[in-house]
Amino acid sequence: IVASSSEVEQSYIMIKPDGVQRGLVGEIISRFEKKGFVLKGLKLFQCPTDLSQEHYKDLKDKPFFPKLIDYITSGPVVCMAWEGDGVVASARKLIGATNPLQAEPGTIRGDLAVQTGRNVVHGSDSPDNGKREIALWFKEGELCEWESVQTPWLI
Ligand code: RTP
Repeated sequence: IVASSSEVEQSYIMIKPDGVQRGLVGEIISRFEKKGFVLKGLKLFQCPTDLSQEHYKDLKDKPFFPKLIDYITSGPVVCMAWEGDGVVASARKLIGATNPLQAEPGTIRGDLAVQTGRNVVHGSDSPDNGKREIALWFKEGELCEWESVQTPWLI
């Protein structure tokens, strides 16, 4: 029996507007591809204010919330759904600490960013949030159900 994609762990990964403006899209996608996760959804998207507020609703009482909303809506983002065993925690490791100055070299933020308010990429913090965020950012029909030929070599 082949597991349907809803049973396999998925993470919502988003290249933030600074990553797009700085020409880091290819570099960031490569890190997840090379690791061996499978891309199930991908789009360049201008995020409306209400969607950014819903996405970051747990942070709505933080003093930096208005700046965060301005940042995320300041230009197009790249929305991605990545799938694989342990993808949520692994993606957080690949991304590195929230403050790029504390992120280890070798991580995306450790290699490519300096400021917390310009930290180039987002990754879901739990499998449940992965599902919630993918449902929030992608419409039905925007995700592809496909089997990577690499899979037998990776698991
Ligand atoms: P993300 O959700 O973007 O992957 O980031 P995270 O889990 O590493 O960090 P979180 O605490 O959820 O914060 C979300 C985003 O808000 C911005 N932020 N600014 N003190 C500040 O100015 C501040 N703190 C957080 C960052 O863009 C952070 O990624």
